[in-house]
Amino acid sequence: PADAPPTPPRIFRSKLPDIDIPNHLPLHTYCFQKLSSVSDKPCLIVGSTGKNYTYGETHLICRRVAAGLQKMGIRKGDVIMILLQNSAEFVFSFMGASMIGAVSTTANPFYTSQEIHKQVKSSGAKLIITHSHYVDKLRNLDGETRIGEDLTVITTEENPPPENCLPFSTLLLTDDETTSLDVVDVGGDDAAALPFSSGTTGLPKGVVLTHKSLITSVAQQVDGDNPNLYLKPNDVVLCVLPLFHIYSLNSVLLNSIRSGATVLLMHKFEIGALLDLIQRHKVTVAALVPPLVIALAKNPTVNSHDLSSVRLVLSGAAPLGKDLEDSLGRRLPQAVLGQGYGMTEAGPVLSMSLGFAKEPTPSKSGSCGTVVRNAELKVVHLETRLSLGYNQPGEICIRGQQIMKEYLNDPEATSATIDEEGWLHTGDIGYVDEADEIFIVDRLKEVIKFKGFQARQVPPAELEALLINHHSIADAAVVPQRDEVAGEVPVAFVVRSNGNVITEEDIKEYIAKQVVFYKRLHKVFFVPSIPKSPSGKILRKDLKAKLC
Ligand code: 4UW
Repeated sequence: PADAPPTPPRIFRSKLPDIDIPNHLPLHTYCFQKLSSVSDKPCLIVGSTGKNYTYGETHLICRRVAAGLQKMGIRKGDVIMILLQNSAEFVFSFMGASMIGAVSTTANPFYTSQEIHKQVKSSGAKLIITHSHYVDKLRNLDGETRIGEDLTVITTEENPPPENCLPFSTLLLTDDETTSLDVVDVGGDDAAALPFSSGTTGLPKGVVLTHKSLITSVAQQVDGDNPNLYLKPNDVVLCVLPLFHIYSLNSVLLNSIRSGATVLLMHKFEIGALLDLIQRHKVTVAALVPPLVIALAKNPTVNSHDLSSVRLVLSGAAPLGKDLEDSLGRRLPQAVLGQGYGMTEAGPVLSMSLGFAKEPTPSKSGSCGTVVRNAELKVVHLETRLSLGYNQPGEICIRGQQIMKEYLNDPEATSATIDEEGWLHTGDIGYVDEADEIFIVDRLKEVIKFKGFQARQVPPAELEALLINHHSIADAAVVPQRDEVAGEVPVAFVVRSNGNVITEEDIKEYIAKQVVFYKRLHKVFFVPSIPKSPSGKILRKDLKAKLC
């Protein structure tokens, strides 16, 4: 009836009580808050060399790097790019930047010159910390930028650096110089990290994560009397997922430092080395993505290694099927397996299995756990936008102090993602069951998740822009196609421009030259036109339907 009171929106919350979160602090202060009690404990172990750094050493080197960056003219609000595989220098650079209020934008070192250039330009990065292998990609990024003049490039290895680059040691000032580090007032609303994500639509955008958002997210996971993810100082946490992606940066590195645990850094994934390292360093916590879960569940070499130290296995970033979770469970009977659900823009963690808590509640296999504490989650009907109750699938939305502040310099995309009431719309379709567990069933958004390589994002709009740039192509659309091994791979529908005979191979090659390997097109279908809505949006559903 018209006079009935409106039904209040259904909002889901954690079963754990809210806690006080000291998110007024700067991120580095919060993460190293218990430094005095763990000072002599190992903080970082470099897997390939066995070199380790205690908490005391790590904190000191971060401070030196902070002073070094300051001496090079980096000021509060300036952006530096970290273009590195997992390494101790990654950690020193990220924390050092935080200490002077600088912002780290992280990028995949396998990116092509063109992809790196776009991120440098869009983020406004003034300085890049990388490995000398990748310096050639930085030369003539745009035909104008000169290394050593417009852009400072620092390389991490001990050999002499390539021409016009500076060695990492330039950043490591002496104790005296470090003591004179200018204290910078940072915290709260200031940006700390600037990862790039395409979100629900369009090109990759800078995601502004503040000190407040990152502290909130870390605290939601590892703080409180009964932390959702219980990490202890004697834990050894596997860091094989790349730190340039928010999952590893937040849920491995920042969580571990806050908890005083040891981070075991692996610069690349290789199953034999991974198993050796787990055995040698008695890894207790493994943060994985589904393709790595497959490797651990199926690879025969696993049987010849002792993995009995592993007590927690987290999976996230892409769906993990029940069967796979169960088969890993049979291999690691002593470990708790569960999922987290994250999204760069969400700060990143929305939900996590309570099986990882200090006082655990097991979660069902296939579920992404329950919403984190100090946050609200709702599921809205795709058309009416009304919030739904248990077991009804709709778009997942999240609200809390952990979510991003905004997309950098893009108010339009920001307001399309975070509504006026502060709800972040994820573009994921899922439901919450009667036990408050979250299940993701589909994706509303266009991004393709190539699982073969750590669930990396492939933004269709980026490939479409490249395709349309080609003089023989009149129009194009890119959609995911299901793939046994990679989960999803990008395929293109292409309209040739008048009279052109460009082939599938020509197009694949043209794209392959410009993008990192996991964004390469797997197939090209020639069509007379691309189906579009009256407002000009590509009707991706129609195209996907053609692939079935
Ligand atoms: N199941 C199904 C999942 C799941 C998923 C994510 O690249 P982004 O922006 O970000 C991430 C972050 C993942 C993450 C961070 C921290 C963490 O603790 C954790 O769990 C252990 C995971 O992937 O992609 C975001 C999109 O990836 C999909 C979903 O579509 C989401 O919007 N996704 N996790 N468990 N799908």
